[in-house]
Amino acid sequence: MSDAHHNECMLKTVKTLFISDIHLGTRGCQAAALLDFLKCHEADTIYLVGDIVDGWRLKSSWYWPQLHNDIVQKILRQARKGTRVVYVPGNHDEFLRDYVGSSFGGIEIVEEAIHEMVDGRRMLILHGDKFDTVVRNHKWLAVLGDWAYDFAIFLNRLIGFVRRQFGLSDWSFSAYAKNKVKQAVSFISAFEEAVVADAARNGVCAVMCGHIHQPVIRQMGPILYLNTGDWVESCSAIVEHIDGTFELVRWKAATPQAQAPVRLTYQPAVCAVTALSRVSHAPQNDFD
Ligand SMILES: [Mn+2]
Repeated sequence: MSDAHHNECMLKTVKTLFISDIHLGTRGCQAAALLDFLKCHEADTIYLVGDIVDGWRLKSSWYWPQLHNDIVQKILRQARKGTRVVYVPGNHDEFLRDYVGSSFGGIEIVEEAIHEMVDGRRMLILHGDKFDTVVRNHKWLAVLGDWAYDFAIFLNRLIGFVRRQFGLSDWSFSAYAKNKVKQAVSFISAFEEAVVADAARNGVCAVMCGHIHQPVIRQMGPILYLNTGDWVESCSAIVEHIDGTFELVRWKAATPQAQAPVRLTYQPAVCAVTALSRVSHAPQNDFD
C-alpha cells in the first residue's frame, strides 16, 4: 500500500454502510484501503458487524499503527456529526459484549441488531460466530434436527464462556477452513445455511453477517443473505443505497480497481415471513 496513492473519489451519500472483520491491531488489516473507502462514503447509519478490533492479537502483541487510529477517529467523527453508528461485537472483539446496551462516543453496542430496510421489511444483523459449533458439526446436526441445532448454539456460548475463563482464545473458523481446504466449501455453505435458518426463525426477510470473510449477496430461499466480507483479504463492504438496493463493494485502494469497484446490485426479492424450520441447501459457492 503506497502512501502516495490518493484516490480522488466522489463523496457518495448512502443510506447504510455495513462493515465487518476489519481486525484492527493486526498486520493483516488493510487499513489504508478502508480509510479510503470511509472517506468516499457518507451514510445515515454505519453498522460495524464484528471483529472490528482484534482483541486476541492485541493481548499477545501490541500492534497499533497511526492508520488504525485514523480509522477509529474517522468513525468517531462521523458519529459526532450525526451518523448513527451501531457496533455488533464479534468473537475477536468479544470483550465489548460485556458492554452490550451501552454506548461510547455515540456508538451503540448491541448483541444483534434489527435494521429496517427501505420497504419496511426487517433485516437481522449479527456477526455469525455463534454458529461455529453448528458449522463444525453440521453433518450430524442435519441428521438430528432442530433440537440439536438449538443445543449446538447453546453449546457454542458455553464453550466460549469456559474458554474465556481460562484465557483461551475462541475457535477460529478461518484457521479451521484453511487447514481443511477441501472441506472449506462445505463449511461455508453450512455456515450460510445456519445463518439463514436463524433468520427464518426470527421472522426477518434478510440477514447480514460477517465472520467467515466470504463477501456475498445471495437470495437463499425466502431470505436474502448478505455477508460483508472483511478488510484483510477481500476489502469489501455492503452499501444500502437510498433507493433500497444493496451493493457489494470491493475496494482495493492500492490497485486500479479503486476507480471501478466491482458492483453487484440486488433488489431483495419479496419474501415470505413464515418461519421455516430448515432452509433448503445453499448453492455451492466459489471459494475465493
Ligand atoms: Mn469472527
